[in-house]
Amino acid sequence: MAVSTNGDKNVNNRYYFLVPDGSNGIPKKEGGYASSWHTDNASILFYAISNNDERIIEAERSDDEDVYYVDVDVDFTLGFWSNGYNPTVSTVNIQLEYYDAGESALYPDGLESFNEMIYVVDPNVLIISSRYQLQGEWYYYYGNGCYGVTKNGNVNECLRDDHNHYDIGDSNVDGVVNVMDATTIQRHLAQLNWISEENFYLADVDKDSIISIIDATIIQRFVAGMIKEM
Ligand SMILES: [Ca+2]
Ligand SMILES: [Ca+2]
Repeated sequence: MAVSTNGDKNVNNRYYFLVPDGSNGIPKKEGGYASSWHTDNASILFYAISNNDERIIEAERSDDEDVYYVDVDVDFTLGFWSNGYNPTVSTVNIQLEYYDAGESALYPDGLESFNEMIYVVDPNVLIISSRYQLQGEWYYYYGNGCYGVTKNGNVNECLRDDHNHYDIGDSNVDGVVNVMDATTIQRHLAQLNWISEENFYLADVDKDSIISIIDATIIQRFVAGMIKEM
């Protein structure tokens, strides 16, 4: 158990959290990922648990719009993040004290504390029980949405884009939405190429669960400036 050095009983650790968005929300049946696990009218909550106490803490937005944080009393040994919304999406229970050696593949020597670290959800792991539960891993947080596995790392070690963020409409997955994306859909429909299941959600612009010529037309209209958003 961590011991306060200044006699103050309430010593907090700060835990950061990366909210999945873009292509790293809940995996969808038809492939790809939902846009996000939380909505604008929901809070990001942290449930802190100790042997004799439980507390719900509303997270603050950090220096990056996708990154939230909470300050949690070091006595709390377990916690999980939740969207505070129905349907409830949360992380699995997260160990808050330390990693023993060998407990995490990323930190074979273990970690003494997760203070100032960030918990990042892995969108590829989903456990469905009474709630949607997402698993993640702790990383060192460098600020501005950047994180990595090197202590005192910097922007060069930034894993911010580890979970790819592609805009809806970027059906050829090259990082820009332009007329080539409409062409990619047309070629898909003509069976000249194939948009993978994984990237289906990028091409299904109107979200009717099929890739059709309407999706290509919407992209063309967007690229031509006839519509402001897709
Ligand atoms: Ca593109
Ligand atoms: Ca569609």
